Amino acid sequence: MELNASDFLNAFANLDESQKLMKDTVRKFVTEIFLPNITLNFEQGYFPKEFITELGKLGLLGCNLTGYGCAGLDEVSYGLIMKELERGDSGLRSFASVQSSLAMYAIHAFGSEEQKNTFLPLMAKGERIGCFGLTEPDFGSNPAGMKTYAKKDSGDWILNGSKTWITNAPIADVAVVWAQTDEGIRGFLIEKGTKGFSAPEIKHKLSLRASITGSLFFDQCRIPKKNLLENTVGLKNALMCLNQARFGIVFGVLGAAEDCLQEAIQYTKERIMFKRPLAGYQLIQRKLAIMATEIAKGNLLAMQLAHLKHIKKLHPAQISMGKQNNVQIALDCARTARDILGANGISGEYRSMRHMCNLESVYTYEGTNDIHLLIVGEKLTGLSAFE
Ligand code: TGC
Ligand code: FAD
Repeated sequence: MELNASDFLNAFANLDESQKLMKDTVRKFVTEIFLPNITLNFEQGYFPKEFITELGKLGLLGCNLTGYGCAGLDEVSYGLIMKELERGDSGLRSFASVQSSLAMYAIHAFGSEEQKNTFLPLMAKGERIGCFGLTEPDFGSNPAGMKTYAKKDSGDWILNGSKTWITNAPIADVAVVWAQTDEGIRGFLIEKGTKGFSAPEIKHKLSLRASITGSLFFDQCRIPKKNLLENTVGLKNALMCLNQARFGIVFGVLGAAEDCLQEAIQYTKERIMFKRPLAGYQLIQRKLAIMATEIAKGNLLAMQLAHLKHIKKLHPAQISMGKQNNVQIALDCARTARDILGANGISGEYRSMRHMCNLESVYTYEGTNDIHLLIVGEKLTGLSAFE
């Protein structure tokens, strides 16, 4: 029986034909179209926007939403798509996560029919880009404290404040923005070109260089009533969007981890040191075996979360366990692979260090590693570490 290094416990052995087809299609796109330029794009800090409509044509944007031009795929297919995109680069998966799980999901879950019809079909095609503004300069892990404020004004809303570290912000046509109001935290759709709204790029990132990140500034922005996400009342709605994106990350980072493992296996078979391939040394085999074991466990964890999501029994704390564990093991795999490649490991000619740098962001965004441990800790003890 053949064993697969990237799926040692056969977590993905029983995919159905449509799931396999989706996985293979995305892998082909990533390998043939996206990867040839990734080294240069990463070095130059360039997000390849030209692929956005390609993602739309493949049906990857908002793919697990139903109606409004979305593909309505199952949770495993959605996870596999994220995994294949992140095998390419976490920046590519980040774009898809934000577009699909944060911006489109927010409109799909909390928007009016008019908002859904206006935004979702074009966003599914990649013809309109979304971003999601929750984090503020002084409120990252604790978004409940946000200062951005929307005040009612003769039927409209006047928005003031700022958001920072927002993926896709500089290229977004519509920003889903969370703001305090007299009625609690609510979501708004802020369209590009709104007077008083700007979205400058954040430069000098050493991670996710092939992804675009920016701030959002609101100076007396008049937001029409029709741009309020009517069904939002409280931070809970923003956190529901995060559940979707965090679930995607649980699968996504496995793609990066697998790519590092594959690179390390291939390299050590070819690299001769002390007259033998590195792959033959016990210390190297131990490192490879630990990577394969952690990836195999991560795969099972991801598939179990997909099953629970499918039967609508997935608790947010279970997603936290998955996000925390799988990002940690992916980062550990990338660091180990980088080490195994020696000096070559620090070169952009290889993939592991790019993945490692990217995963430092993934470790922090969508709730830091420690925040997710504290969410699980609260469920274990009944005591909140946040109060
Ligand atoms: P807390 O009092 O615990 O909860 C407030 C209300 O929300 C409910 N709730 C949730 N509901 C759905 N899903 C979840 N995951 C939920 N977590 C909590 C809760 O039941 C409560 O409901 P109710 O009815 O009683 O009002 O809230 P808290 O203020 O104590 O905060 C809890 C904490 C720390 C866990 C939360 O603030 C948190 O998750 N912080 C991390 C922030 C974060 O993840 N930010 C991400 C920004 S977006 C991003 O990073 C995108 S990266 C994109 C990319 O490029 O891929
Ligand atoms: P802080 O909250 O200041 O945390 C700093 C450190 O303190 C961390 O180690 C944290 O774990 C620890 N810490 C915090 N609170 C506690 C506590 N109670 N107990 C113990 N330790 C604690 N946000 C968006 O809204 N939309 C986006 O699209 C988006 N994209 C991003 C893209 C990138 C590349 C990055 C890097 C971030 C992005 N973010 C986005 C922001 C991201 O969600 C935040 O960075 C994250 O939530 C952490 O907030 P912070 O950076 O303010 O860190």
